[in-house]
Amino acid sequence: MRKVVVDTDTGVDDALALMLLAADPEVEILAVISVFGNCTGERAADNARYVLDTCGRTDVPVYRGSDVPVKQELRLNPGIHGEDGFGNTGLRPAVSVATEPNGVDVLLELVAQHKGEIDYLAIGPQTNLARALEVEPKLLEKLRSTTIVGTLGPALYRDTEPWADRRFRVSRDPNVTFDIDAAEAVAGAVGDVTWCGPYVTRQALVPEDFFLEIASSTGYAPAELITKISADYAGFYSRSYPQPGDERVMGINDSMAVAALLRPDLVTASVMRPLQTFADPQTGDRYLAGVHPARDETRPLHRVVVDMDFDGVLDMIGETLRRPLPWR
Ligand SMILES: [Ca+2]
Repeated sequence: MRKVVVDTDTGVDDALALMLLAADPEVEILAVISVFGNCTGERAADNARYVLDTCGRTDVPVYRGSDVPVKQELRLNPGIHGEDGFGNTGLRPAVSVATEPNGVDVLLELVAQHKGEIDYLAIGPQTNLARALEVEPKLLEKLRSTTIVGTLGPALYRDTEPWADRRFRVSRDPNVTFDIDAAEAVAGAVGDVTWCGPYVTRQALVPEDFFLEIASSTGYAPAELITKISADYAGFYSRSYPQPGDERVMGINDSMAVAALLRPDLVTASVMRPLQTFADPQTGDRYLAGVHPARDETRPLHRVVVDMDFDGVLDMIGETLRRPLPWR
């Protein structure tokens, strides 16, 4: 059994990512920890609870993590995932997630208990990891692996304006820009770290019909939940990334990171890079990109995913949502 801790700002794509983990018989989800981002930290925790309950996984504990960034002002993403992170559906779990114990404390305890055994999946801003690193600077070395949705990706050699590259510009990187101090702290830490940024994950725009078909043909609750919460979200993606024939599509960013963790064979290309901060002078936003190592590089090298087998990930999602409950 693989031990996984999930750190999520539970919006629509996070919900799907949680389902992939909840359905996998070889995954033991030790904890789900919330973070602000797509919505408030409070809603993120409740949304994660709702997803797990819908999947019949009431056994998986959810904890409240960071509600605000380390230093910068709080920013959220209501235009994409709705005010509630669930496309303004207003869905709430029967019982809200308690404010205590705090998710960061839970993480530190779990790492002490299962040293070298935990795969950490951060699919929101990296604030909880940064908070835990303040207490335990060797945190990432004590995790088995850390997989993060973030970074602009691998910058070109000596590129000083990676955000100006169209591949990056179309996607931006809210998980990093919403808490750049946290992202920098994680980027500076030694460990087995994989960054899978929006420049890769947003290439996988999935037709809304893919999910609608599974929901209507099976009637299974997890697939139905995805179609319910993604109506507005698919609208956003369809306006932002117009498709031939006006086909409605949606992003599945966080599922790409789950696939990178559970199915490394689906990562078709990656490079080892130190990560560096860049500021966009137009917006003032700060980003992380993987840069070419210097000749006498001393910064830690992390894995930066460059390409994935998108069909393979989609197969994985389809197989999961077509699997009847109970998943455990
Ligand atoms: Ca997310």
